[in-house]
Amino acid sequence: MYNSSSVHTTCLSLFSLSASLCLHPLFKVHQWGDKSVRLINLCLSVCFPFSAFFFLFILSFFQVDRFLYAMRLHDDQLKDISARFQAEMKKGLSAESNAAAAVKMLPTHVRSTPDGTEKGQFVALDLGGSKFKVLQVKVREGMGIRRGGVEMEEKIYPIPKELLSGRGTELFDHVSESLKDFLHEKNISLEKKHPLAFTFSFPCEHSKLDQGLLVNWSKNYRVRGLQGKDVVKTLREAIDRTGGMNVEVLAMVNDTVATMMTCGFDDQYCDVGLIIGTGTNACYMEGLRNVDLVEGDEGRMCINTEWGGFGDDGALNDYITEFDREVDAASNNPGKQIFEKMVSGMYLGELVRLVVLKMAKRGKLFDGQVSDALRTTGKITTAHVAAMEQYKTGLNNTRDILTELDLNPSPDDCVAVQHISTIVSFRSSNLVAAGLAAILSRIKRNRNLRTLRITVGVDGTVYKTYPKRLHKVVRRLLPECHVRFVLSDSGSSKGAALVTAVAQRLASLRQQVDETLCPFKLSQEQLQLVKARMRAGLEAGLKTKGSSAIKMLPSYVYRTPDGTEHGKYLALDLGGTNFRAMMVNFKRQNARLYHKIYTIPLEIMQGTGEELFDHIAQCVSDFLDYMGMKNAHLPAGFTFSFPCEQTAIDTGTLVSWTKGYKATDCEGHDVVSMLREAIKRRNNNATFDLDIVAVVNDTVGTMMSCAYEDPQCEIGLIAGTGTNVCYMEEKKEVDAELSKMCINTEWGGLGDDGSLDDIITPYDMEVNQNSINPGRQRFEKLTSGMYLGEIVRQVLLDLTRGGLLFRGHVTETLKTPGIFETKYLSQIESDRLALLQVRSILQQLGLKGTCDDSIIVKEVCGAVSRRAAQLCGAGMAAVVDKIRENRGLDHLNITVGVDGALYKLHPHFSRVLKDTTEVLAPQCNVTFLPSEEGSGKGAALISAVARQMHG
Ligand code: 0WK
Ligand code: 0WK
Ligand code: BGC
Ligand code: BGC
Repeated sequence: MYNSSSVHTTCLSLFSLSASLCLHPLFKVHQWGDKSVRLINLCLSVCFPFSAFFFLFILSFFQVDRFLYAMRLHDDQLKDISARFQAEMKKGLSAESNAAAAVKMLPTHVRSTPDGTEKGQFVALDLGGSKFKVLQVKVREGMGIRRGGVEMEEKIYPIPKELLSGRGTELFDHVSESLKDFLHEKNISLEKKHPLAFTFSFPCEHSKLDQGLLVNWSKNYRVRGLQGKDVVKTLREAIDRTGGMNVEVLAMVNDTVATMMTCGFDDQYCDVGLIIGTGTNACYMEGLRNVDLVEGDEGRMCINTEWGGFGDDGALNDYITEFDREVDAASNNPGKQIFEKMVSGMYLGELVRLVVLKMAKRGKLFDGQVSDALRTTGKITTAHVAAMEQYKTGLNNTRDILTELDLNPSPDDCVAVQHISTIVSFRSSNLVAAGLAAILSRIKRNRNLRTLRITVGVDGTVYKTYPKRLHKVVRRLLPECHVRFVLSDSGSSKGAALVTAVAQRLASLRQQVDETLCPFKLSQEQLQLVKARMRAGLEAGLKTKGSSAIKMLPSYVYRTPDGTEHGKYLALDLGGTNFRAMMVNFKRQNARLYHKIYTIPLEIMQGTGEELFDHIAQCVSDFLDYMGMKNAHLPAGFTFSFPCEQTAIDTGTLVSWTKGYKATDCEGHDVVSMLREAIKRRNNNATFDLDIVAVVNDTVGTMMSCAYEDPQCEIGLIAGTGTNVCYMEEKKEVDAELSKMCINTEWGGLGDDGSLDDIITPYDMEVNQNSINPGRQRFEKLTSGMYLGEIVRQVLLDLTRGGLLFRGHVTETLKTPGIFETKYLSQIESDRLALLQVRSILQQLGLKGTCDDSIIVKEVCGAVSRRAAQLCGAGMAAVVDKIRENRGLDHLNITVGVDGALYKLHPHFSRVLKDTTEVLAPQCNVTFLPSEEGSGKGAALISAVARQMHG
């Protein structure tokens, strides 16, 4: 049974035995006792023969190692390969270089991993691995902490060899007939509609889940007439041809994706899918902003890397051995899938055969004997390789396999061939580890993490043979990562069904969210209507003194500044987010300002009028101290951002509080007197005195402040806590004496007469109901910072109650009024913010959600803020068109001075406002000029003008 090399073995063992006998006297040292000498002799005589065998063993190892030196990759090389693969991934993801990229990085349109709410009954097809399977998959939804469950029934259908190189239609007819047979056999109704999930393990370019163009075949498939065609369409047509089934193909996924989803059902950290089977491939969840080929920056998408093609562009040439080149040349897709041919089950056996063949031809094995079987492609399979490496039985298996190849292997031939198998399969694991390390490093970098905890879902016959090797090498290459490997226990169809269930869930979620947000999406017609209603409201307000929804309050400001203003003025600014005291010094058309900001506590806003104005007087006193002007006697302008009826520039009767204010005993009172009284009340220790020469609305102050820079500025807009606009109205409208006067429109009141009821949503009604001034300021409650966050919260509450968000958990936080401040809208909607950051904002708010939740929250914020900006744009179009018509102009150039946190800080508000104004008032060229120093300077300017006018 032994061949010439066995002769070798015998001679050598005889040699060693005689050597041990000869050397024995050498060890007869006199000073040792007999007993110890006897022991040494015994050992020598026993060991020698074994060490001889051992020596032979080492020898054949050594021979193989030298022969396959290029296949033994050490960590530096693996890190180098990993770095190369990362570069390939980048190439594949970028729109510029994707077309030429060897690693295709195909978007799969799978945007999320399972979250346990998936449910349904599906039929599934699993084509492309070593077995074609038809399955029925029942997914039970998880309840609370109890995770859902999946029941599956499957049947394997052989694929006749000729179909692997036949026409596409023939192959898919076989697939759909197998499906029908399965439905029949399992008594699954042929009438009832069955959603079908299709695992298709070849590279496809998807534009959506149920459409995928075949890029190329791989492994042992060489079917004709399908490359570049839509595989889902081909399957649907085959099912129609077979007939008698009511099946709807809802999703097609790659086996890596389905494997990731299968493992993701039980492990939320599973964001990578890996197949090491007949073929090899990996997929992972990538940030959508890095996927150039798919629109959108929000969320994630699973990318099917198709890493089998790594090296097709020569990137691995210095690692490819002659044996790899031979395997490639003999394959049915030469030059393609280079990495796959070094790694996957389709090729490992062949690699081993070619190495054994070459060593035999060189007389290093089987005494140079070469059998026809050994020369035959495919005679050594990957299953053989695995058998040869088996622990304990490996050598026997090797002998049996080589014998079957009509060879007469000696023991050391067997050792050598077993070692060849080990080197080839080890290289496979090492290369996969290098590829995986590249993907995991990229995910870690994407998430800005120092360490990464992640799970890899795996399947495939090769992996099942050598799982641990891969784990060890990956952990050695990425010591800082905590990588868990989960073998997909039931193949990929569970995952494919979950993708379909997720697709169904996302589709219905999408639809329900669209339905919920639809009322916020205002059409051009609706915006035109709002413009017309705003215009009608402006006109009505001018006609009817104070009874109309839009008050149109005269400001007694007759002109914008002309640069002649001079002197030092104090400006007080109440009504926005804070109270601001400011010192303005006008000199030679220049203004020097000093200011200090004070908060107004809620209890003061909603306390007594006296407390409020005492607080203001206290702040003024503090400011003058801070300015070192203890005993100042200054003219002052008072910006009071609430509707006031004025009869002169220095008096203003508060019509009604708005925003968060409701201090008592103020409405119907002159705010200038109330301030003067407060200062007087401080008489015992008030060292300063103010000559309040003007009280202005913040819109008027803002207009004046900007007009100081741009004389064309004749409109003031506030888009902040509240919203409002003022503009220079023509004389005939206000008072025959004067040419123009600035009108404080108080447009926040539009709709108080029901004129906006057709666009007000139930969420707006809720916000209005919960506000401190229900029924009033309806337009403001749709557009300003005080309310947008609350509208968003109401929508999120409704979506959560509907189970569409936060897994239906309505937390106390979500029920808390005012918790969702408008500043969060600005943060969440900023383009720079990745979804993860949105998630962290929500987490800070105690709203634990998924990536999908973050996408929806961002969408709700966007819908609410966009509507607000559009409504303000419609209002502004009404104002500028009125001014244009007032002046009988075909075209108007005008500037709007703007202030307010919403306008200044929200990432999109200002642009949407401008665009909407342009569209709705095409005959006006409107420039929006953000006010630098707030309305205080404007108030000081008005004080200066008032002083000039009244000397
Ligand atoms: C089992 C999966 C199938 C995948 C196969 C890969 O259900 O989708 O294609 O693993 O392993 P292979 O059968 O090629 O060894
Ligand atoms: C800054 C102005 C002030 C105005 C405020 C509005 O100086 O008069 O009330 O802008 O913006 P908000 O602070 O409400 O965002
Ligand atoms: C295919 C991949 C597939 C892999 C594992 C490769 O040949 O190109 O799409 O995922 O085999 O089955
Ligand atoms: C007030 C206006 C003010 C606007 C912006 C509204 O609530 O009624 O007077 O201009 O807020 O601050």
